[in-house]
Amino acid sequence: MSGGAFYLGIDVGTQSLTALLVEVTPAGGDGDSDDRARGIVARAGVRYDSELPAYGTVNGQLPGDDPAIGRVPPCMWLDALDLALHRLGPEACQAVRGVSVSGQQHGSVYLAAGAKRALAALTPDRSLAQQVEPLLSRAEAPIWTDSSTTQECAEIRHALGGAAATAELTGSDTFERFTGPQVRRFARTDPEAWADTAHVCLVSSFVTSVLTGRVAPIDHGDGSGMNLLDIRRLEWSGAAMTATAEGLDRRLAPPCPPWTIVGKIAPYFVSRYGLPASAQVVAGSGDNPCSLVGVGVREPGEAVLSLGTSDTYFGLLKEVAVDPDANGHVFIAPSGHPMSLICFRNGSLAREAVRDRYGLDWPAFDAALRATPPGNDGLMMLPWFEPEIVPRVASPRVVRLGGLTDGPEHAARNCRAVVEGQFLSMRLNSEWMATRPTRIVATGGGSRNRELLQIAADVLGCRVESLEVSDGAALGAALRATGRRICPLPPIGEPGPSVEPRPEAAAIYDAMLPRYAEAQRLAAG
Ligand code: XUL
Repeated sequence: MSGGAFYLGIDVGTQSLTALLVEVTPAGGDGDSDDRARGIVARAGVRYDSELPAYGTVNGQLPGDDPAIGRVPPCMWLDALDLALHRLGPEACQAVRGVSVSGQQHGSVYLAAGAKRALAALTPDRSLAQQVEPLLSRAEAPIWTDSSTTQECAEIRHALGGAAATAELTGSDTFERFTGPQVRRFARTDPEAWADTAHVCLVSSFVTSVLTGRVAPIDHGDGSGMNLLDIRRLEWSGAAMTATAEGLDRRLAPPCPPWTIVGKIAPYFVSRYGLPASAQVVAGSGDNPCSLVGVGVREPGEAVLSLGTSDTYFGLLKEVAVDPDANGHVFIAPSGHPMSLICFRNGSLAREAVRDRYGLDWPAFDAALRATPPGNDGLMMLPWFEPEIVPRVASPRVVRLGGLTDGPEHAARNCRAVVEGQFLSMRLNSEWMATRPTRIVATGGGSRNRELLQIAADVLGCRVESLEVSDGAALGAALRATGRRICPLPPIGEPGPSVEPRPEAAAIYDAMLPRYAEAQRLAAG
C-alpha cells in the first residue's frame, strides 16, 4: 500500500466486531485539522452469534431467563479480534501506523493480580483468548444491556446526595447499566472474586490492554459512563469510589485524555499478523464518542440525531451543562469537549406502532405527514408506546390531547402527532444542554424519510442533514488512532435529503412547546 498513513479502528460492538483501515493524508499545513482522511481501504467484520457459535450468544450476549441480566464472556471479543485481523490480511496489517478501539460503553472486565505480567508476555503460539482467560477474576462481563443493579443505583445515589447531585458530580444520575453500580453489585454478591480483582477495565480499555500488552488507562470519554469520573475535574471522584466499593481506588488506573498514546503494539500482533512494531496504540473510547467523530461532528453546537429502534440525540457542548431532571448524560468527546446524550426508547418503535395501527406502509405514513399541517391544528400526542427513558415513564401510556382520538378518522392526524410529539419531547428534554444546535446530522433508518426530517428541522429550529454512515464508531476509532485531538475529517458517507427549518412552521412549534411541556409534566409526574 502506498500514499498516506494508515490507521486501524476496532469497534467492539454489541453484536459484532469491526476492524476498519483508513488512509489519512497530511494536507501540508501545520494545524491538526489540516489532515484529511481519504477513505476506507480495508474492512473485516465478525458477527459473534453466527461466527463464534461456541460462545452460544444470542444478539451478542449470553442467553438466560432473567431479562435484567446482560453478560458476555470477554474472551469472545478477543477471538473476534484474532479473526478480524486474520481476515484483514498481511498487506493491510503491515500498513498500520496507529490503532485505537471503540467499545460498547459501560461494560466492565475484571483482571486478577497476575494480569500485568502475563499481558506483557503474550506469545504468538496460542490465541489471545487462551492466554487471557486465566487472567480474569470474573468469567462474565456485565454489558450495557444489564439492568440488574437498581438497588446499587439507589445506594450510590443516596450516598452522593441524590439524583441531581450525582449528575452534577459524574455527568449522569446513577443508571443500572453504568459501571459503578455494576462494580458495587459484583463486590457485594461475590466478595471473594472482588478480592481477587486487581484491575477494573472497560470494554475499550480491556481490548486496548491486550493490544499494547499492558493494563491500559480508561479515557475520559468512556470513563464518563461509569458514575465514577468527576466530570469537571476529569479525575476519579473519591466520593463516588467510596460510595461504590471498598478498595476501588486501588483497582482503577488514573484516567487519561482521549488522545493519549498508551504504547506500541504488543509483539503478539507483530509476529502473528505483521503489524509494524512501531505502530502506536491510542487510548480506547466509548462507541458514542467515537461515532461523533465518525459522522464528522467537530464543533460545539453540532449534533447527531440517530433515528433507530430508539432515537438518540447527542452533540458537542461548549461547556459542561448537567440535566437538572437527571435524565440525560454528559460524556467527554474525543476532542475533550463535553458531549451530551439523551436516549428515547420510543423511536421507530412508536412510529411503527402508529403505522401498524392504521394498516399503513411507510409511503402512506409519509403521505399522511404531507396531508396534515404543522402543529396538527392543536392535536398532540405523548408517544409512550413502551416505557420511556426520557422522561422516565415506567409503564406504557399514549396520551392524546386536543381532541385527538385513536379512531380511523384520525389516522393521518396520529401519524403527525407521534412524530411532532417525539421532536417536541426531544427539544424540551434537551433544553438543559444550553447549546442551541447549529447543524444536526441525522443517521439511522428514519433519516431517509424527508417528511420526518422536515418536522425535526421545524421543531428543533435547525438545518438537518441526513447521512448514511455505516461503521461510524469504527471509523471514529480509526481517526482517533492518529492521536490527534481534533481528528481528521472522515470520508463522509452517502448524503441523503437535507432540510432547512421553515419560519412559519417553526413559529407554530415555538408556541406549542409550553403546552407540550405542561402535558408532559402532568402525565409523567
Ligand atoms: C449509551 C449506551 C449504548 C452503548 C452501546 O449510554 O448505553 O449506546 O454505548 O452502544
